[in-house]
Amino acid sequence: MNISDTIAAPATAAGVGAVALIRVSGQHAHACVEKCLREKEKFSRAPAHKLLLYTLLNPETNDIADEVTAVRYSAPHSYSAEDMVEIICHGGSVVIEKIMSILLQTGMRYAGKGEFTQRAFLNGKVTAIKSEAINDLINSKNTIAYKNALNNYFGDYETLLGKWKEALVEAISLIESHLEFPEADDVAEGEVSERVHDTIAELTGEIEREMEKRKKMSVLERGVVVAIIGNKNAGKSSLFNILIGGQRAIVHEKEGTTRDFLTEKISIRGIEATLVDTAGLGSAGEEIEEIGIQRAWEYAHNADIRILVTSADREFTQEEENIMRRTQQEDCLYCIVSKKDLVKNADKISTLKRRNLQYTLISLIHEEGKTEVQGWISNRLEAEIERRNESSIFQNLRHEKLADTMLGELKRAQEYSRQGYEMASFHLRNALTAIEDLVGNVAHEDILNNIFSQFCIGK
Ligand SMILES: Nc1nc2c(ncn2[C@@H]2O[C@H](COP(=O)(O)OP(=O)(O)OP(=O)(O)O)[C@@H](O)[C@H]2O)c(=O)[nH]1
Ligand SMILES: [Mg+2]
Repeated sequence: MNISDTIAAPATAAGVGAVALIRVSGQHAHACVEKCLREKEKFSRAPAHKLLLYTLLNPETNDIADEVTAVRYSAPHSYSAEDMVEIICHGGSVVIEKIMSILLQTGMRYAGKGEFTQRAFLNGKVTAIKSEAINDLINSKNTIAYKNALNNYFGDYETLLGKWKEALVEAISLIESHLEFPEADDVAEGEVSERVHDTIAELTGEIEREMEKRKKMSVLERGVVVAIIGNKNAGKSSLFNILIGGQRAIVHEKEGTTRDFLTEKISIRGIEATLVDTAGLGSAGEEIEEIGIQRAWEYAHNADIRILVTSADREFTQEEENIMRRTQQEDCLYCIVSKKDLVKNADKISTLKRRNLQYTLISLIHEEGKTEVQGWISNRLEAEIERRNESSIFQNLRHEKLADTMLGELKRAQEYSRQGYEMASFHLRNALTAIEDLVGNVAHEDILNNIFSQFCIGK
């Protein structure tokens, strides 16, 4: 990718809209756009950052393409830190295509994915973390991802990373001055190794804590899994259909109707969750049924939130006992006692009460309980958010890998902290490089390309 080219691309999403924005960046941005405007002098004399009205035309045929507003930015005071023009035209794919083809005729080329931000990065205007935060902000699927991206965008990570860097630099200097001038050094040998050892231990603890937060967060980013589990014929599929508001799962009086699991996305208060209907637990008649039941058990054990459907006309089964015992402590199990219209099983209710489990007694054929169950799910989702609502400076796979590198290097440095100072210093320097790479001293082109290829065109 040649970064001395002048580039252009629509920055707004494709489709019909009131207006669209086209960005132009590079050393010939001003001259190229000027060629395509009828009011050339007005444009060249317009103060930077001032939005004015122009007629955009094809410079070869003088055919009018659109009436637009445009704003000129001079380097380095622009998004990419290069000379830039932003053209606001009427929205709609034909208008945009027409203007883009006119601009490309003047000698610029179509921008690659994330190329405007990549240039901003190469010109030192944004760090790698901030570039990623811009992309995360655009793509955030829920309020948590959004909040995290915003924190990194505004540089909340800087304080912590600055502190880590400072600690590393101090440890390295301590070791190196001791190695070079052992006599002149007024810090005793034992004290050097003690201080280096403590610094590494503290740093390791802090990085591990950040990684821990990242793990909690990533569960929410991929969406919480809410599984409906229970014995055959309990009413799981009936509840699933009620919650999604449609007839997605087959409901039938025959036992073992649902053989595989079914998933459907639900969104409650801005949080995306995946609702899963599972096969009924119990003994299997044949191999395929057995596989379905195994999958159901996986959900029973691993889902973030579990809803156990149990029929009022039957006593608790072994499987239900198993599930209740396992999840009782975790407060993420909700029991739906179905078929209230058939029988009121007072024993079952008192058992649930005695065990301090949350439950509701409903009739699924009368479509009861939807608001109640939804209310419980959304409370649980909010509790999950509350529990995981700590933003981490590590936001993606690239960050996680660098954190692993830091931890590995610190571990090795620690092994040498009491003897073999040269090696300790070497590994501490590697850890320092990893921190610098995290912010954006990214020297490798493939890493850079990897970051920006995740962007959309025009960003
Ligand atoms: N009377 C009554 N019937 C219900 C109730 N809930 C479910 N049923 C009936 O019970 C039968 C089984 O319901 P499903 O929703 O298919 O049960 P399931 O748990 O998905 O069953 P499997 O997929 O076989 O494990 C159907 O005939 C439903 O109409 C209820 O609250 N009252
Ligand atoms: Mg079913």
